[in-house]
Amino acid sequence: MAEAPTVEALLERLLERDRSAVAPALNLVDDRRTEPARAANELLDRLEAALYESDPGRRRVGLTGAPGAGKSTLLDALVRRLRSQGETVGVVAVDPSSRRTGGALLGDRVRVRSSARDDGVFFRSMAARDRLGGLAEGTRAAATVLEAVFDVVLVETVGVGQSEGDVQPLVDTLTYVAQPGAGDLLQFMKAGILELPDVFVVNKADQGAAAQRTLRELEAGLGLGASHEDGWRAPVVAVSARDGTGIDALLEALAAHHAHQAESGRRAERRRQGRDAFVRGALQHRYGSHGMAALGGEPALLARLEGDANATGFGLVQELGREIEEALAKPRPRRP
Ligand SMILES: Nc1nc2c(ncn2[C@@H]2O[C@H](COP(=O)(O)OP(=O)(O)OP(=O)(O)O)[C@@H](O)[C@H]2O)c(=O)[nH]1
Ligand SMILES: [Mg+2]
Repeated sequence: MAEAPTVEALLERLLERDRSAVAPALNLVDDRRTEPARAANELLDRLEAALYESDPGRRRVGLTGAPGAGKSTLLDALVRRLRSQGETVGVVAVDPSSRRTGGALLGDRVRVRSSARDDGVFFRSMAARDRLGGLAEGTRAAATVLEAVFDVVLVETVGVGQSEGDVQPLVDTLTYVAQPGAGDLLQFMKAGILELPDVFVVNKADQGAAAQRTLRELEAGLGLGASHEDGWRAPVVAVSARDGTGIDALLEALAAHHAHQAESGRRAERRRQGRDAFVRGALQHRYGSHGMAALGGEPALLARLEGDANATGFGLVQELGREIEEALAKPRPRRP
């Protein structure tokens, strides 16, 4: 068996945007044994640090929405359009339910269509059952590896309600995919989906009047709310992933959000908030509220996050995790 590449070698190749380093890096990241897990953490920490300082032209875009809204079909259309514009694309398809469709994991169908024999695309499917370390950690790890090599990283997650909250910290632009008849305005509002997304899509525009109605409902709902804190107002774009209508308009909306973030300086701030949310979630997942209390609770965590402005998410999880383990191992002070 060939020897596994060292962290140093992998890092160098990833930063040279060498596609052949992606698979071994993702394998390392998935390896739960102690030594590979340590190596993976070092790789991710150094990679994330390098990406902080790198070309801000790279971007992560999330696609979320109810089951069957057409996210995978849309993703496929976006990948093909981006490829025709000369951009390379990494895809992470997350399936929190581990549901299989026709024997194939979500994302596999898409992979077959748009990435066969194209070195400019890389697909990674991820299911909850594969992830002892938590889906959020695995997803962030894969996105970090892919971002090193590809121009655009697309993340697909099934979501109604909370799971947008999970993917939002990971991406620069969150896109919500609705489908016609997906419900009335009240339902959108109840599910709390009007606040987080940066771009809304009404897919299946080929279904005519029903799609128009959903478009109007969403626009009305968004008109009621305030714009995002940085002044961005989320647009609603009608598309048909099936026949390609509106894909260019969607890419323009995504590019506009990207430009807005660059101009407003919001992108770095958002990545920082994403880092903080990731660290909080990962520690909670690993150590529970007991562990968080051992660290000194929420105020202590906040102070650490603020104090370590330049530390990476992966680095912080490692460092704070060690502290929690030490604190938990210590005998409790005896009461007088
Ligand atoms: N008419 C029409 N059907 C579409 C369109 N996009 C997707 N579909 C169909 O909608 C169904 C669901 O599409 P998917 O792309 O698998 O949806 P998804 O959101 O990825 O679904 P999950 O991953 O299972 O949550 C499929 O039968 C698609 O063919 C569209 O633009 N128009
Ligand atoms: Mg899908």
